[in-house]
Amino acid sequence: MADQIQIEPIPLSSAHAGSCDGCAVHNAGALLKLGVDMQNWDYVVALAGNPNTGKSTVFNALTGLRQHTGNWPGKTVARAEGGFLYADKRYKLVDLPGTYSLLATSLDEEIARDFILFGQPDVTVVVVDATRLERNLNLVLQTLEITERAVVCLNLMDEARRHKFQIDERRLARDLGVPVVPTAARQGEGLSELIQAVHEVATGQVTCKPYRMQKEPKAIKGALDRLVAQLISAFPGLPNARWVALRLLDGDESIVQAVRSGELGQLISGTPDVAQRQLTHQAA
Ligand SMILES: Nc1nc2c(ncn2[C@@H]2O[C@H](COP(=O)(O)OP(=O)(O)OP(=O)(O)O)[C@@H](O)[C@H]2O)c(=O)[nH]1
Ligand SMILES: [Mg+2]
Repeated sequence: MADQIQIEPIPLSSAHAGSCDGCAVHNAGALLKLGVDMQNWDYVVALAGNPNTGKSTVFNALTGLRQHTGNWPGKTVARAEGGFLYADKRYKLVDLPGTYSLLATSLDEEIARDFILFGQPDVTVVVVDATRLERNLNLVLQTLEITERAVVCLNLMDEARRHKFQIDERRLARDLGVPVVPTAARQGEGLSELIQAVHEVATGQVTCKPYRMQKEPKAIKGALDRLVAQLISAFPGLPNARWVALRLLDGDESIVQAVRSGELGQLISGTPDVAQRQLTHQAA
């Protein structure tokens, strides 16, 4: 694939290689299809966020010169990929396109959403603008509907301080159910805490309990409940059945396609069963 990106894996200095094989959750096969080769890497971390929140600044600070840019396979959308070593673990970092949502209504949103959904990164860092928290939390909540492994990077804290905003990041972390790390990436502030939080989630030292919406409009409740029940019986263990059901009800083509092709089944360990084929048949 011409637009696939390659970066030199980071050599490990000690004999720790492979000691945490069971901890990584990423889907190496799906990642390869998305152009990310995980051979010789321990974890993959996705960087998501609204446009202009400092994703690339965080990316550059964490990866330094160890990075490459190219395109997403088959797309003209630019991607940066880099790596860093922390606590003897090799982390691959992928800078996703800046988006306001993950509803896949644009190519950028589709790329970001598919990476998180199918690639199942070990950690997704959502970089948010601390001076525009309300608007930025939309993407955080959508991300938490798809993945359980996230860290919120509360960036531009210098700007927030300048505007005299007071943000209770502990309360935010408690309410969201994921670590929240205040940073001022341009000044390098908070980045070691960010790496530490990423490491704790990647290695399972910290378990996230992401906030998920509980209520839905009455009009769709019946349909949603039925669809969720069907999805769970077709894909036992599907980590985000409610979100998938909502996307199906919304007519999201790539999710409909993922059900039809059985790709959705690959999100769960184990082989898809007969029920999945039934659902696939119904969806068709
Ligand atoms: N004051 C301040 N500026 C920052 C901080 N982090 C990034 N910036 C600046 O914000 C601007 C946008 O940063 P980028 O890293 O390009 O943001 P991005 O999210 O990658 O932007 P897109 O890729 O266009 O979506 C740049 O001018 C950065 O120097 C920060 O913590 N504080
Ligand atoms: Mg950028």
